[in-house]
This record gives sequence, structure tokens and C-alpha cells, in this order.
Amino acid sequence: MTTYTFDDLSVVMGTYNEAAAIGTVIDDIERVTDGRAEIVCVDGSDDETPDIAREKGARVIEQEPRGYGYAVREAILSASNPVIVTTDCDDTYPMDALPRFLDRINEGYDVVSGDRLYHGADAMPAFNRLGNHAFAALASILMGERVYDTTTGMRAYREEVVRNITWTENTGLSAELLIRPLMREYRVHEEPIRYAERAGETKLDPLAGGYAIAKSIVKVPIQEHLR
Ligand SMILES: Nc1nc2c(ncn2[C@@H]2O[C@H](COP(=O)(O)OP(=O)(O)OP(=O)(O)O)[C@@H](O)[C@H]2O)c(=O)[nH]1
Ligand SMILES: [Mg+2]
Repeated sequence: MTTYTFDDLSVVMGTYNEAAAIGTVIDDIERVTDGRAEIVCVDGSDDETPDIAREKGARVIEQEPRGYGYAVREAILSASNPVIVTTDCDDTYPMDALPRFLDRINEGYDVVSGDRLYHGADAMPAFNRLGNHAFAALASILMGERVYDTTTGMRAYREEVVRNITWTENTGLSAELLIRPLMREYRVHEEPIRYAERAGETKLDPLAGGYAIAKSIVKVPIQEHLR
């Protein structure tokens, strides 16, 4: 089996007015991967986010802001390397965990999913934390397999997982990116990660967003059972 290095890594993200965080996020990726990973930002900002990203060496793809999933789907499909890591551009996810994610891929996993709830996710607003526990419980029941964090933004994927599946969800894309591979017998591992308080403003309305995610978590497992 191929052993992947940081040269085989693409770190991709949607970015929407993240000027408060993007510099730190890109610097962290560069530091942890010795500047060897490709960085892709699908950007819908009207602030200086894309300028900072370009200046720091990221590839920036411009796209009208149409929601998380539109941006992240474009980002994962635009990656040039065989191991694709998604993150949010808000400094909540630990880029220091990138080597661990790569190790797990090299151990044979197809998807490595950052489980924020394992360590308690104290930095997450209580309403979101409760919702995320509920989403994971619901998804587990509908799939018949226990998962712990369905809505995490930080995962590593082997390229074939990303390319072999048709992605349909927008706000619910994060859940879809876990549920479809799991139900198609790809090897999925949930890796505990620390979660930090967000830099800058949230782009997600917790109520409307939560409703959209809940719909995806019901729809996607049913579609997969019927396939
Ligand atoms: N290009 C683009 N990026 C987006 C869009 N909506 C959200 N994003 C990005 O997607 C990532 C996730 O959005 P967040 O606001 O962090 O949503 P969240 O993680 O559910 O909520 P937080 O608790 O605020 O972190 C961030 O990097 C956003 O900048 C969009 O419409 N277009
Ligand atoms: Mg976020």
C-alpha cells in the first residue's frame, strides 16, 4: 500500500469573510506540513480573506456565497492530491492533528473524521453541542452503526471516496460526507480532536442550519438503504 506524506495532502476549505482567522489557519497548515501540503480556498468573501489567502500561497477559487456545502464540495473536487483534508477557516480545528490524520489514512482508513465531542467540546456553544450530540444519535439509529460526531468540519478522505460518490447536500454536506462512505463500507475512523472557540463571526444560523442538517441526516441514510 502507498504511504502518503505531506506532499500528498490537500487541505481544503470554504472561506466566507474569514479575515480574522485565515492568516492563522494557513500559517498553522504551513508550519505543521513544512509548507508541503496544497491549500485550496473556495471563497465567497467581500472582505480581504482571498487576498490574505493568495499572499500566503493558497489556491483561491472564487464562487458566489451559496452555503457551506456548495463551497466545500467545490473545494474537495478541486483538490489535486490523493489525500484530502477539509477544515473550517475559523481557527476552531487543530491543524496540529494533521500528522495523526495522515497516519490513520496510512493505516488503511478511507475516511478519518475529527470527533470534537470526545473531549467535551467546551468551546462550542451549548446549543450547538446538544444539537451535535442529537444529530450523531439520530444518524447512528438510522445507519445502524454508532457514530459520535456527524457534523465535524475536519476530516481526511482518500481521493477515491470523494470522487466515487455524488454529493447532494448543502448545509448537511458535513453529515453526508460521513454517512454515505460509512454505509458503502468504506473504512471510517473517528479520531478525537480538540475544538477551539471561533475567531470571527459565525456563518451558520443555528436554527435554520440545524433544521437543514436534520433533514439531511434523515434523507441520506434512507437513500443509502434504498440503493
Ligand atoms: N465560500 C463559502 N464559504 C462558506 C459559506 N458558508 C460558510 N462558509 C465557510 O464554511 C466554514 C464553516 O462555516 P462556520 O461559520 O464555521 O459554520 P460552523 O462551523 O457550523 O459554525 P461555527 O460554530 O460558527 O464555527 C467557514 O470556513 C466559513 O467561512 C459560503 O456560502 N461560501
Ligand atoms: Mg466553524
